[in-house]
Amino acid sequence: MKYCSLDPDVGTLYLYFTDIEEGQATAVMEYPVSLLLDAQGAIFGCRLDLDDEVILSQLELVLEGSYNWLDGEYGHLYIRIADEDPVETITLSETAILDLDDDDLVLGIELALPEEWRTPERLQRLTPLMVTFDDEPVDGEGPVVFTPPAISADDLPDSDEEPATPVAEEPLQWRSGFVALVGKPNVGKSTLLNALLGEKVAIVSPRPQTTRVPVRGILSRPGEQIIFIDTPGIHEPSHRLGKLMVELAERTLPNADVICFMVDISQPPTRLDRMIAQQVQRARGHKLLVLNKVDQKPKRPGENYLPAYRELGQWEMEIAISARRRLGLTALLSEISARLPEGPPLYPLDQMTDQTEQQLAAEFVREKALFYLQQEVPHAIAIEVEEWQEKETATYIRMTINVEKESQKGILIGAGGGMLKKIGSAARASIERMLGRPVYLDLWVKVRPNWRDDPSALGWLGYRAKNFL
Ligand SMILES: Nc1nc2c(ncn2[C@@H]2O[C@H](COP(=O)(O)OP(=O)(O)OP(=O)(O)O)[C@@H](O)[C@H]2O)c(=O)[nH]1
Ligand SMILES: [Mg+2]
Repeated sequence: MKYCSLDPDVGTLYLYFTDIEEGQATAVMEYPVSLLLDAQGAIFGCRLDLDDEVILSQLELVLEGSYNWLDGEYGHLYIRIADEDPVETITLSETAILDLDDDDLVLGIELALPEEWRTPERLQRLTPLMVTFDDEPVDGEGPVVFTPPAISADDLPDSDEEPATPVAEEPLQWRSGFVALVGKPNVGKSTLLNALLGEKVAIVSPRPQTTRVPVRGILSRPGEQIIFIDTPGIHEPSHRLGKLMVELAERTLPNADVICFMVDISQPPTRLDRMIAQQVQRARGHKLLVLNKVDQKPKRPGENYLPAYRELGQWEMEIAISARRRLGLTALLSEISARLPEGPPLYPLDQMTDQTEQQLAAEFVREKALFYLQQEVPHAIAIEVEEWQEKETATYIRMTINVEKESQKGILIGAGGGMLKKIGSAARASIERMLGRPVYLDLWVKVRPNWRDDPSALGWLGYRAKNFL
């Protein structure tokens, strides 16, 4: 390692293998990382868990370091400042970002270091290599610099008041805006939203038409707030619920500052992709083509569908990502940030979604039903939360699962109640993770014939357009 630096504002530790010029790093890769600790608990290096997408020649600069080495058998890349074995290794929850130049050579690494690992004691062995950068903004052109307390939630306006300027010596130039994630069903929109936020706010399933109503996911970072809108996949609807889903998705387009048109790059474009691309083209926002599932092999070996997607419209930028494997997300975020308009944050900085705990809990039940049940049954499900009580030892939640037919009720309950139990216990685990306390989940099943085509049932189950204006 040539030198390192720490940016405490964003909690990032940079390790460099060469001198990096502004703009030299043009691409990134992301991999799991563990810290290497000595007997005193001080950091003296890290280990990256690579896969076979990295080739040896890309590591040329890294391996120039005297104590760095690659364990080819396991794909472990050790970056160290001394020839010693770790007494302990600690895996970080966030992946490390490898900065690459135009020739895909790894120049440096960025580690998101939690606060407890940024103390002088933990960093003492890296101190001799630490450099600082003079990043004073020049004539107000640089990024706005502020410390986290200057943007506490208390600084934000109440929703119906005039936006207040957060308390700081200099007025902050906030950027905020709406980013619509649109595309046909199953391309990975909800997976992307969760990956960008680092929290599960939208349910995901291998079945199309999982998302039924737009879900907002809010990412607040110093000086900016990005409000992502995960939308239902646009498709040809066969019932009133489907029609509403498509209408709600389409209605996000006119107001979006940035539109991410998401496609599955492992499959050729279909008529639906073409139709959605045309709708996107008519909207005013910045248009990005987001090619998801780059980790998946093309449907027919050797084929490349990029040119066909590119031709579907005029795109300001195309970005290849894997939402599932969290590849390319940093690049996507920086393209989005660069296109946000100026404006104050619209949500409290600690708020991550517009959904209530009850709504998300009901969605978790639907997600597990989508996972365990086949064919039409999971799509015929609508969930109501009937009771929610904080008791001494657990949160008691009673929900009704509505289905359309007696036969679906039988399948949902399963032999001896086995299927309902399976869905319930998987959903309970997700709800407990969200609430951080034990949950008692009581599920009941009711037949409500044809609810997906019944306007009054739809309204009463919460599927009405005016709820999402
Ligand atoms: N291989 C691969 N699979 C992915 C990726 N992103 C999402 N998936 C999978 O694709 C399936 C659909 O993902 P979702 O996020 O539910 O897709 P969606 O676009 O929100 O679908 P709808 O809500 O139905 O419109 C799930 O099985 C995901 O795990 C990816 O980058 N690579
Ligand atoms: Mg979805």
